[in-house]
Amino acid sequence: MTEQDLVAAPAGVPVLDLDPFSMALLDDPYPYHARLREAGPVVWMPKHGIYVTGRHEQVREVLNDHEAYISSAGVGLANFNKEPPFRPKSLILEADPPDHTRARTVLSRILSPRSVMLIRASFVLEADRLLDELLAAVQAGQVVDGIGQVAEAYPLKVFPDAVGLESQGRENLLLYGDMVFNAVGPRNELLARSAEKVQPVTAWIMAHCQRHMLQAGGFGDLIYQAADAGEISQDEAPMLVRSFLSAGVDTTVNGIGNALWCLASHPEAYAKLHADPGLARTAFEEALRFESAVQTFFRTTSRDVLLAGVPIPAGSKVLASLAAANRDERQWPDPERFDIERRPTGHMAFGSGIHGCVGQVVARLEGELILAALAKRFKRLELAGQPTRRLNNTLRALSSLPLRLTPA
Ligand code: 4MI
Repeated sequence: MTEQDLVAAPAGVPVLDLDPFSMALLDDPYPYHARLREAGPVVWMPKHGIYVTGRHEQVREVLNDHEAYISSAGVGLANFNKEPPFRPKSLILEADPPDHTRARTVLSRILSPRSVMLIRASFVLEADRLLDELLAAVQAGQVVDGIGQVAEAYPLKVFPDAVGLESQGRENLLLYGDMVFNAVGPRNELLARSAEKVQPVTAWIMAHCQRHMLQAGGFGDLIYQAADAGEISQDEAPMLVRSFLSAGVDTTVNGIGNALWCLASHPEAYAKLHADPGLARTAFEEALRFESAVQTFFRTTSRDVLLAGVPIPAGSKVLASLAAANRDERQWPDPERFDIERRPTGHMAFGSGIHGCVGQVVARLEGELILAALAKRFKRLELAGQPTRRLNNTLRALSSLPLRLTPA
């Protein structure tokens, strides 16, 4: 008997017999997303025994009803009420109110627009420094790898600096992110492969969540200050630092990497951006819509619910496809068109509702600054070879992106 035989198909729900976590669908998810939206507002996938929604309206509804669709049973395929989590639960991601609210209050203050204003100057400086270096490399005749030299280099410098992390060993952040986001999916080959490295990487991460490892005044230290003030307990502080280290790098790395890929494959869009680097912010936003770095999240129903009239029993896993919602023709005119002048307000790449990305101000700052710095220095950005994909159960990611850049 296979896993799927254990879960009977519910009556009255369209069935889609696909595995969204198969290598083929992860490699090219968009035809599957179209089938998902077409099949109905909610479908049943027997392979994993899950309900799946890929239409914008229903994805939004799931994410905005945090009482019916809870996070404390995990935001991946695994139901933490039935099996132990692969790591101690995140105090913010895998929590419901009122627990969630305390953690969220602390993190939203640390990552507020006001406090991000204070780091802006250093983020600008670093974007300019990195792109000056890149320009020199290009002038010396080099082909550039957009992933290693830009998309990874920039977030790995600015975000851990802001957290107050030492410089050494930061590559662990990418390995850890790979693992955390693979763990949202099933126990497939991808999870097995990233789990092989779990011990040393987790040890490094947890060690760097300790107060004495974090520079005074950084985001990490501010969490400990919140513990000193009694907002959270001393035991909770390292766990909230862990959230920075889990969510703060791999997400922006791939947001920026995907944006570079979008621009390299849409020369007319890059030409517009070069002509007006002020478009950097909306260009980044459109890239988030078009190639969402975080493709999916799950919720678990806390009670019997109706979603678009479809009955879903209590205790069900519901997959919300952020990426499919972001190309839903019911929501977006001409959704398959990458258009940096579109204002894609309401895209789901940062989620929505009480769990909507708490770091989105920082993420947008990084995306805007790096694209603007690029647009100012280069008049053309073209593919210099085939990009390679880094398959991950949750992230839309590239491992390399060869670019030919033409100085302005
Ligand atoms: C949306 S990505 C993400 C958010 C939070 C955490 C991990 C990943 C966490 O560990 O809190």
